[in-house]
Amino acid sequence: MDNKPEYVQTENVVEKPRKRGCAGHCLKFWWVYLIALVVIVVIVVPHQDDQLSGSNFTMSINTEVKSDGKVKARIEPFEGVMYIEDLPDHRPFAKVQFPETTSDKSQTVNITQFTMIDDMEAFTTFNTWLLHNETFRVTVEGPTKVHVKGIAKAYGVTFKKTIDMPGLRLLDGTTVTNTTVNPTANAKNGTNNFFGTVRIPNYSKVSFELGNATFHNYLLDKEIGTVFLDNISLKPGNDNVYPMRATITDLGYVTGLVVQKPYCDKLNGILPFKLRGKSVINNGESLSYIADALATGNQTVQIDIRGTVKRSMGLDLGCTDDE
Ligand SMILES: *[C@@H]1O[C@H](CO)[C@@H](O)[C@H](O)[C@H]1NC(C)=O
Ligand SMILES: *[C@@H]1O[C@H](CO)[C@@H](O)[C@H](O)[C@H]1NC(C)=O
Ligand SMILES: *[C@@H]1O[C@H](CO)[C@@H](O)[C@H](O)[C@H]1NC(C)=O
Ligand SMILES: *[C@@H]1O[C@H](CO)[C@@H](O)[C@H](O)[C@H]1NC(C)=O
Ligand SMILES: *[C@@H]1O[C@H](CO)[C@@H](O)[C@H](O)[C@H]1NC(C)=O
Ligand SMILES: *[C@@H]1O[C@H](CO)[C@@H](O)[C@H](O)[C@H]1NC(C)=O
Ligand SMILES: *[C@@H]1O[C@H](CO)[C@@H](O)[C@H](O)[C@H]1NC(C)=O
Ligand SMILES: *[C@@H]1O[C@H](CO)[C@@H](O)[C@H](O)[C@H]1NC(C)=O
Ligand SMILES: CC(=O)N[C@H]1CO[C@H](CO)[C@@H](O)[C@@H]1O
Repeated sequence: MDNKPEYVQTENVVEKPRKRGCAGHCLKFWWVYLIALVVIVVIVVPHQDDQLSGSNFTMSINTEVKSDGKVKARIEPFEGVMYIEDLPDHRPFAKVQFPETTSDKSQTVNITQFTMIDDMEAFTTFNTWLLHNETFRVTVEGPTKVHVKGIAKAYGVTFKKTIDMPGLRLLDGTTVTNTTVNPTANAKNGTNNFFGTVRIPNYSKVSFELGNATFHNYLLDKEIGTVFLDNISLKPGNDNVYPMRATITDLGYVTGLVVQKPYCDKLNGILPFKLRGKSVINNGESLSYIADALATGNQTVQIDIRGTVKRSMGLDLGCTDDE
């Protein structure tokens, strides 16, 4: 819950600017102009919390509502939808219940709510964008009413704000170090034979409690096994470091490649592995919307195989003599 990042945006609820010298027109509609002074600042932090599960999740949004404080007004509670701004259909992926707010100069409204996933396809798309992009735009929009003190009539307004949301860039920059191999373990029947330490960068402002994730593991274009990361939970502002275990069913291909050029000479025994999401299981529930998003792209990680073999077996691998 700590280290929650914040977005600060300023917006007029009603986009009519205050005008000077409005004469008779103002007398009749003076309250409209007063409301136009209300300014709202919103800080939106979607926070997919501990309860992340198949069909619902807990979301926290930190909102700061600001105005110039000159007009006493009350803004009715309302339901806002969230959608990706740059997709033309503006299909909502989540609904947020905003509580009542007032036009006090500044007030913090922290919302933590249970959220049903009404549209799994839209939610998967949101997660895909969140996982893929460096940054993308999300809009929060909903109709509400403003009550100005001393006026019986409520004034209908649409609250709408677009924010820039940083994404996870497909976990670009993930590193795997401290690797060891156990060549005698039988990976084909599910015994782990490869271990290491994974460090995932913390680009996003969204926290994910994922659970147990598995990844397809490729070396060049060949699938060679499965990588397991247990109990993962990505948090902004934290170093996301996890133990990694893997069943590399084609260890022979790995050790065969590392003694060939350019890997054995120019690349110092370091091989380019690729990871692509396979499954994400949280307390027995399959999180398809995360797994599907993680499956849409490969992340390349460089692993020091010569060092791994040296550490684990004491063998020095060089280049094969032939060619
Ligand atoms: C929330 O999701 C979990 C896991 O899918 C499910 O067991 C639970 O019934 C859901 N809650 C509601 C209120 O739908
Ligand atoms: C809202 O959340 C922020 C960030 O977690 C925290 O600093 C602040 O004290 C909270 N405010 C209220 C009124 O709960
Ligand atoms: C290296 O990996 C071993 C297990 O293979 C683990 O016990 C150890 O904590 C790791 N060291 C670091 C610095 O991550
Ligand atoms: C894997 O296979 C080996 C023999 O090939 C056997 O001894 C071992 O019990 C098996 N492990 C599992 C988890 O099935
Ligand atoms: C990931 O890499 C593998 C191996 O090169 C390739 O077969 C697969 O098409 C790639 N997948 C994506 C989504 O890029
Ligand atoms: C994952 O979390 C569960 C429950 O909190 C715990 O029993 C298990 O040991 C953890 N596994 C790892 C690899 O941290
Ligand atoms: C990620 O976490 C590290 C260490 O806690 C911190 O120094 C860095 O600023 C964070 N990066 C981002 C983008 O939050
Ligand atoms: C991950 O798997 C382990 C072992 O099967 C289990 O104990 C743990 O509860 C799982 N973690 C989650 C978050 O589901
Ligand atoms: C703004 C932006 O970068 N959008 C991209 C986010 O990721 C999706 C899925 O890969 C792309 O389709 C968008 O163009």
